[in-house]
Amino acid sequence: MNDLFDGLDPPPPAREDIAPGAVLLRGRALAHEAALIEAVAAIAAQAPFRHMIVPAGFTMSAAMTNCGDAGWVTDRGGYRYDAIDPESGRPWPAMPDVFRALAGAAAAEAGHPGFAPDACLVNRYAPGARLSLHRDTNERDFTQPIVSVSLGLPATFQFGGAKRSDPTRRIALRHGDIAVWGGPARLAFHGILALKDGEHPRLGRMRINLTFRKAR
Ligand code: MD6
Ligand code: FE
Repeated sequence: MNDLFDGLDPPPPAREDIAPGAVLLRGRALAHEAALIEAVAAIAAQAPFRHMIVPAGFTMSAAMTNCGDAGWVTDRGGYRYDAIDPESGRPWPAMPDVFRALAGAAAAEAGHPGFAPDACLVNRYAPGARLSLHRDTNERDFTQPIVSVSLGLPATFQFGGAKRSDPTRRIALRHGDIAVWGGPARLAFHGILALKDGEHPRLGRMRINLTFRKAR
């Protein structure tokens, strides 16, 4: 027991390894929270959050929108990236500079210099919303990592292996955390457990996740 923290919670480490190739930068986005939240509101004003439909016909419980040159979409026809928002027929909002800069810096800190995302999927979770176990496979170049920024209510991230049936571990993703996901972790199965109810001082009863990808 460390005397300095006797009776107190020790500060969480700034950097945690989730698995080979997957790094968690705790609190890395906190210095930018106001700019990030403002930018999400501006994106949603142009391209509102919507509940997309997966090819099997189910409606996703997390609401989604995008910014950048490519947006991730799903409908009865499948999963893909599209430069056009199907709801508006217009291009997705441009990726804000604060997004691109933060994602690039976080990737470099995690060992992936030169990350230049062209797509940012914005997920919004209300209490009860979840994302079932999946892999991110719609991108062209799996040598490029994914950078994931968590804001608002905490969530439990499930992280597995290359096979859906591999055992999973659970990691808490909190407001301001950034996960960087590449190399041997790039095609691992992962998901988000049903969001627990709560009230976040900045975002209320909500979790926002930004996932940055090099889609094309
Ligand atoms: C989320 N994230 O955190 C969903 N995918 O709301 C993801 O599906 C994800 O966080 C690939 C890499 C990191 C992620
Ligand atoms: Fe994912």
